Amino acid sequence: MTSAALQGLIFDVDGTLADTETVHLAAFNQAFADLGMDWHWDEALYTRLLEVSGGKERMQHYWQQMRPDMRAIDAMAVEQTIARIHEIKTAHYEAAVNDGAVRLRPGVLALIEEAFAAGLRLAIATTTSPVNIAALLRRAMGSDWRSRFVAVQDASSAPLKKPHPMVYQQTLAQLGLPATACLAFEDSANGLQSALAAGLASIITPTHFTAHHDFAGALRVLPSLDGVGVDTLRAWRAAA
Ligand code: XBP
Ligand code: MG
Repeated sequence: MTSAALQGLIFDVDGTLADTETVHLAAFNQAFADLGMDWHWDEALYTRLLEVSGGKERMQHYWQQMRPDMRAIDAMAVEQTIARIHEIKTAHYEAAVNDGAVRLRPGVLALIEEAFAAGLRLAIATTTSPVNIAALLRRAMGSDWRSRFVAVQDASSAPLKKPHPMVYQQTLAQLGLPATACLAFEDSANGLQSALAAGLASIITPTHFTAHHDFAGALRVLPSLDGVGVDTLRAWRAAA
């Protein structure tokens, strides 16, 4: 891989910008309870279910794989029920984030601000829903958060979820940069595989939900982005 000068940084959201999955899990369980469903995901089960990217896809997987008693219902009814649960779940998640339930991980905001000031093009590539990105970054960066990012690709714009490379391929196109001039930041195996498939060298900062994942192929695996600056990233990109 030829190493071009570093021009772009592409950030995953959940687990990377912020350790959000505990709040997502609570929102899923609140939605199940609101609808009187006998579903309840504990942290051990959710850690396994996180191997499926996308909240709707995760519920579909759970329903089909782990609740065969409910398999008899026709596909359209399943899809409509999942969409309804996901709407309620997203409302609970957004409310929790607006109440301050989630903070950016160490070093994230400092890196974004330094990279923006240095003229690097910043982007977001996530499988979460657009409202979740806005709630998190509006609270963490202010109402003009979107001005920091040249490109944002999410569940609404990239329907094929990670590990499919679609979200990263669309982000690179929107950035107008080759993969060799960028770095991706991820927390999970699905995210790493998606970024690698798009040709992106990747920096991994696992959370307790993903620490056991296989990160073979990552450029670096770090406890966090704390203390990671643009000069360090330029050196890592050049050496990749
Ligand atoms: C992580 C995901 C998302 C979240 C839940 O996204 O896979 O599905 O777990 O959010 P990322 P939704 O790519 O940012 O790590 O319910 O909106 O999908
Ligand atoms: Mg993630």
